[in-house]
Amino acid sequence: MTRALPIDPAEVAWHVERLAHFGAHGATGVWRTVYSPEWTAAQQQLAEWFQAAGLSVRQDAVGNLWGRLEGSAGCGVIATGSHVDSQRPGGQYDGALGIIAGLLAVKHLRQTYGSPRRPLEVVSLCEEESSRFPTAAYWGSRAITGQVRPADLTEVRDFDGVPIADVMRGVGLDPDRVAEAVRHDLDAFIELHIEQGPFLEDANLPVAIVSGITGMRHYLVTLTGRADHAGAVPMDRRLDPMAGAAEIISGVIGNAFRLGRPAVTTVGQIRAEPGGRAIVPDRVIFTVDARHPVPEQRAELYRQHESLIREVAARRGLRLTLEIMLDIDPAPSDPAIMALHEASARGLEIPCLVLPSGAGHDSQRMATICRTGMLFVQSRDGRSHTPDEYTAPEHAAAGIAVLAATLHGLAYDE
Ligand code: HGY
Ligand code: MN
Ligand code: MN
Repeated sequence: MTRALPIDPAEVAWHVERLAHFGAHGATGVWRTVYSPEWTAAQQQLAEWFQAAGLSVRQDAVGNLWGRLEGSAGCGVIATGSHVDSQRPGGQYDGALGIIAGLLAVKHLRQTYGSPRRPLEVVSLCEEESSRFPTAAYWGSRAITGQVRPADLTEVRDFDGVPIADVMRGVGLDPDRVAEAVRHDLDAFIELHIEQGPFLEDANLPVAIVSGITGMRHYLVTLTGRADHAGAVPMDRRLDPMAGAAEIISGVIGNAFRLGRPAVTTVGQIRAEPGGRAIVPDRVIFTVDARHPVPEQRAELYRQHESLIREVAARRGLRLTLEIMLDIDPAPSDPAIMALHEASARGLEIPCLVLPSGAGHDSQRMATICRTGMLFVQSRDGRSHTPDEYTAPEHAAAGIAVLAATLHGLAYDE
């Protein structure tokens, strides 16, 4: 990069470091689940920053925070932002950097060009990770796009079984008003996000233009056998759900390997009940996260997983429940927005890759109601969903400069 950037890396780093205080976990981690006290404090801090940047601020019915810069023409809103919640624990950049990027980009545009033709809005989306409510499934953008059913308010429950409606009331939100969060006036949503993988670092580049976001499915598998003594019962007399889980877990991961990149499958959570060292478990519960961006291949991956799970349970005489907790379609980026990203990067002399996203994002929900496009910035060691997550301030600033140029093209140009 040769040209001076319009975004100051030190200002980016300051905002990241400050926001990470809310839910700080160890030296560099963040533990900030939706509607927690640290979530509320982080949204309050962002509201102050939005206000200081000259934006009018409001919180919607599910707790998304919006900062708005009025436009002279008043038509189709150009929005940018990302999610404020984190994994348990997560890092300082996943989601947070996208909100800070939107704030600094819009602040720069307002200071440099004044009011836009189309309204510009920065949004801090309330929940993306499902890290408190396993079936929340991008609760903030789900509400904005009208994908929250009234039944969800009691069916979506946290890991202790508490309905999301009760938790929302606890932070002063009225779950009966969720429908008011729906937006019909958005023309485009642009999300800057950390790459969370290794390809930008492999290419030694700061920024990528995202071609599309993968489709994914989260399964919850429950295998029930029979609790027995770990020593007195011979192996051939057991109904051991852990043996079934071991065969299934190895099998589904093998399915993804055999299908080849970009198919992925992850077992991130597993629990044995009652969980005694000397007890053959009665039940084993585990999750399967399966993803692929291409519809036919994705269907094939899901088919292979589901037939394997059923075959192993039946053969081992184990009772099976197989629930789908999250099922989200892929979202190709809008070609015109991708072209605008490319022109913006070229104008700033910032070399870019074009990459698909293996991670899920709010943008794939927003794509159901407006044009969307994403930008990635480099993740050190390709790491994310860990306190070790890190993005160099100059890489972040380069991405935000491209974001600002794209937002300028969308909101200021004729
Ligand atoms: O799992 C995902 O891809 C997202 O980070 N929640
Ligand atoms: Mn994440
Ligand atoms: Mn994220």
